[in-house]
Amino acid sequence: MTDREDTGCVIESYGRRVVVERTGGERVPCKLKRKNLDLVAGDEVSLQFAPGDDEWTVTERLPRRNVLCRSDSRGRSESLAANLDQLGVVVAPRPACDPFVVDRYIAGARYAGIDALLIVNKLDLPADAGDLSFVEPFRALGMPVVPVSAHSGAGLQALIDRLTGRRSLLAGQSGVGKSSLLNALAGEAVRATGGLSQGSGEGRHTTVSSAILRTPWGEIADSPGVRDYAPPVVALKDVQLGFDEIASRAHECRFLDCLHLREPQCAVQAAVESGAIDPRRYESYRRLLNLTRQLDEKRGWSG
Ligand SMILES: Nc1nc2c(ncn2[C@@H]2O[C@H](COP(=O)(O)OP(=O)(O)OP(=O)(O)O)[C@@H](O)[C@H]2O)c(=O)[nH]1
Ligand SMILES: [Mg+2]
Ligand SMILES: [Zn+2]
Repeated sequence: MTDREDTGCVIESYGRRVVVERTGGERVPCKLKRKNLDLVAGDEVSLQFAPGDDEWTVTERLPRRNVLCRSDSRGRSESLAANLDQLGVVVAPRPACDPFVVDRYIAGARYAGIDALLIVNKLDLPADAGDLSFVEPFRALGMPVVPVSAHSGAGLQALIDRLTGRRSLLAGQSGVGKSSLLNALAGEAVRATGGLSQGSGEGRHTTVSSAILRTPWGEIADSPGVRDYAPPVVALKDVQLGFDEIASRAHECRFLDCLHLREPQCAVQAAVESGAIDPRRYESYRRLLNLTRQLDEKRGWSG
């Protein structure tokens, strides 16, 4: 490799421009050789400093270990971040969280083969600040649940223990405190945070892109808050892979291709009836199955 070539990791992507950390650790703004390189934070890339140019160009994206994606409203898949070790879904009592969005994020991580954990922020707020009862079934499933407060610092060490040696992406609804957590974890005010708009209790959108921060214990990236999240479209029979408690029982169903809706001798429906599966999680599975059907049709129409 000459001094005019290098490789690096995309730290932040603005679509047609990216910030890349070169092998030596230097961060440089880069342009893209082609429009359709589809680069997101976490991507490994090849760089070139072409004669006569005044900046680095990303020439190629190297193979991804994994990529977290979302579906747009037409069912097309969009990359969010690549080469992740885990997804931290952040929730808080305020603004009120939609547990179905949490389920879909976890399903999106499962489809990508990425571990997930649940981070419950704003522990400093009074117990009656919001309903977090939806968190319990995740604990019962064995998913790590880490209660923290970005403001008071409570639980941060336990969170750092979970993040150590890994690259984690924080995701979740707007205003739950992702950027505040990142700042508290990194020990300096590096990401803009927004106030809650008066009255509505709804978060103001502040973060506009994901950026990877390196800390002594690991890498962590923030992401823009969302109102909703839909995982990429998978085959109908694979939707269950996003729900551990359903996928793990599927082999007990009478039919191999059971979708666990109204089929006879379905182990999943039986587990919902007996209370072994949380009815809200089952409802969430059915909703995602329906959404997947709809997005699949739209995707077909749009080519
Ligand atoms: N009480 C309390 N408020 C917090 C805590 N963490 C964050 N907040 C507040 O919640 C609001 C939103 O915080 P942000 O960190 O901007 O939230 P975000 O998830 O990054 O929001 P987006 O970038 O819009 O997705 C701000 O007013 C923060 O001060 C916390 O631990 N306790
Ligand atoms: Mg933010
Ligand atoms: Zn079944």
